[in-house]
Amino acid sequence: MIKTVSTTPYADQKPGTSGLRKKVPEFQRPNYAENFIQSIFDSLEGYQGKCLVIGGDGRYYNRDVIQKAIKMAAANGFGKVMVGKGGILSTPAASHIIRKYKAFGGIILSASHNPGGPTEDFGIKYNIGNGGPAPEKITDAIYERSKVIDSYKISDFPDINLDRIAREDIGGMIVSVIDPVEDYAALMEELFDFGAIRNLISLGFRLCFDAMSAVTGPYAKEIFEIRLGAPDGSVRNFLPLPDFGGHHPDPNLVHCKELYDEMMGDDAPDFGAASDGDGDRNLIIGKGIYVTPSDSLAILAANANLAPGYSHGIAGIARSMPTSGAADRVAEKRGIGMYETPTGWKFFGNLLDAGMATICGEESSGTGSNHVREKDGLWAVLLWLNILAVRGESVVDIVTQHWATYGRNYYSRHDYEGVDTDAANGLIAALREKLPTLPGTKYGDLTVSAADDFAYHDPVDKSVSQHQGIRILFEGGSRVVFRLSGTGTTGATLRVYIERYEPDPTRHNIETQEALADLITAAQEIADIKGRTGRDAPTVIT
Ligand code: VG1
Ligand code: CO
Repeated sequence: MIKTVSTTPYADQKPGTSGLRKKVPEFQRPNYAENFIQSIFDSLEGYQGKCLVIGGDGRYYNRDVIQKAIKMAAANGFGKVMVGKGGILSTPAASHIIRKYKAFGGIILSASHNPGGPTEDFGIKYNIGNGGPAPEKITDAIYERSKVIDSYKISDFPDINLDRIAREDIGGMIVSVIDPVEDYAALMEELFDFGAIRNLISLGFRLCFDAMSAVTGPYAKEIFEIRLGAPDGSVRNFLPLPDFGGHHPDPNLVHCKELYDEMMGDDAPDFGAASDGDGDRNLIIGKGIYVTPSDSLAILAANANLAPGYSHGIAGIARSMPTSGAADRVAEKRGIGMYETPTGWKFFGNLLDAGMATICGEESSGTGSNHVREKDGLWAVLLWLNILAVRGESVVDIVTQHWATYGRNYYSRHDYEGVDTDAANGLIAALREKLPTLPGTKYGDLTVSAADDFAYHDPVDKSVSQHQGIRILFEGGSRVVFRLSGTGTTGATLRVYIERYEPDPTRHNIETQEALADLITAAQEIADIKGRTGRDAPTVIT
C-alpha cells in the first residue's frame, strides 16, 4: 500500500560539489532523507515504469536509506529498482549499471572520502540517465523543491533482503538485487589488456592496492587477485566496513601514509595504489615516486593509446580549473581538444556525451574516461598497469621521461580544514573585491599578470556557472587558485592550489614545496590567510 506522509521542509538540503553531504545524526532527523529523495523525484519527469539504480559505499546508514529509497521509488511509480548486493555499488560501477541497463537514473549513497560511522558523514547523490551526476539545473531544482516540500510517498512493504542475488515483484515494482562487481569487472576486461598485465605480474611485478576498508575491496580482489593473478594479500583492507575501520577513506599522502612509507622503502613493491570510500578516486605511487593526480592525468592521456579501449587515440582532454596544466601540454602536442571546467565531475558529462573529451581529471585524485560518467579509481590503476605492462619501464622512468618531453608542472594543494565559515567566506569576498587591483602587483619576485573569478561557459548546453574559484596568474605562467570546498560537513575548508611550470629538465628534481615556496608565501599574503583564519599552516598538503 502507498502512504502519503506529510512532512515539513529543511532549509539546508542544497547539494554541494557532489550531492548532499551531512553528518549521520543530521540525516537521521525525522524525514530528512525522505524529504531529499522525494525532492529528487519531484524534480524529474517521465520516470513512470522506468528503472532506478540504487547503491552505496557501504558506510553506516547505507542500508537504512536504501530501504527507504526502494520503498519510495515503488510509491512514486518506478517500474524497477536495481540494487547492489549488500547495498554495495561503487560510484563508477553505479554509473556503468545505469548506462548498461539504460536506467532512468540512479541514487548513490556516499560521502566519498569523508569518514563514516554513527557520528560521521553520509550523503545522497542523484545521477541521470547518462550515468553521470545530475547537472546544476537539476540539483538547483532539487534544492528549490526541498525548501517547500510538504509530503512524500512511500510503500509499506517489508524490508528487502539485500544479501542475496534475487529478483522480486513487490507491489508491481521489480526489485533486482545484483552482483555489484560482475558488470564492472567485465567492462574493465574490455578496456584493458588483462593478458599483458597478467603476464607482467607473473614475471614478478609486485603491486599493492589499499581498499581502505571501503567499497573497492570486492572489486579489487576480483580484478587484481582473481582475474590478474596478483598473489593473495596484494589487496589490503578489502572488507568494506561501515566506519572504514575508523579511518578517513581518503587516498592521499596523509591517510595512506603507511603505503607511502612502504613505497619509499628499500624493499618497495613496484606499484602502490589506493581508492576512496566510494571508489572514484585513485592514488598512484611508484617505487620511490608519488605521482601527483595532475601528472597522472597527463601521463594517462599521453599513453592511453597503449590500452585496447583507447587504441584509436583520444578526442580530447578535460580537467577541472584548479588541476595543473600538465595535461594541456599533451593536448597541445597532439593537436586535440582541451577543456577547463569547474571543480566537480558533473561538469564533464556534456563534454563526454558530445564526444569532445575522452579522458577527464581533477587534481583531487579523480581520473576517468568516456567508459562511464564518473571518475573511476580502479580504471586509473588498470590503465597505469596496462601502460607499465606495454612499456616495460618503471613508474619513475615513465614520469621523468614525461617531464623531459613536456616540462614539469610543480603542483600542490594546501587545505585549511574546519575554518570558521564566516571567516572563510570573508576571505573569498575580500579576494574578489581585490581582483581588479591585483594585476601588476609584486609579491617578492612574482608579478601578478591577471586575476579573475572563474566562470564556466559550457560549450554544449551553453549554461554558465559563476564563482568557481579565484585565479591569480603570475608572469611566467605560475598561478595560485583559491576556493572553498563544497563537500565538507564541518565549518569551511579553504583550498589553495599552487602551480609552477618548469621546462628545464635539470630543474625537475626539486622538492615540491621548495619549488613552490615563493608562490606559497605570496598566496598567504594575498589572501591574508593567517589574519582571516588564524591559521599559520595548512591542515593537509597534497
Ligand atoms: C572535492 C574535490 C573535487 C571532487 C569532489 C567530489 O570537492 O575537490 O575535485 O570532484 O570532492 O569527489 P570540494 O568541493 O570539496 O573541493 V568525491 O570522490 O568526494 O565524490
Ligand atoms: Co569519491
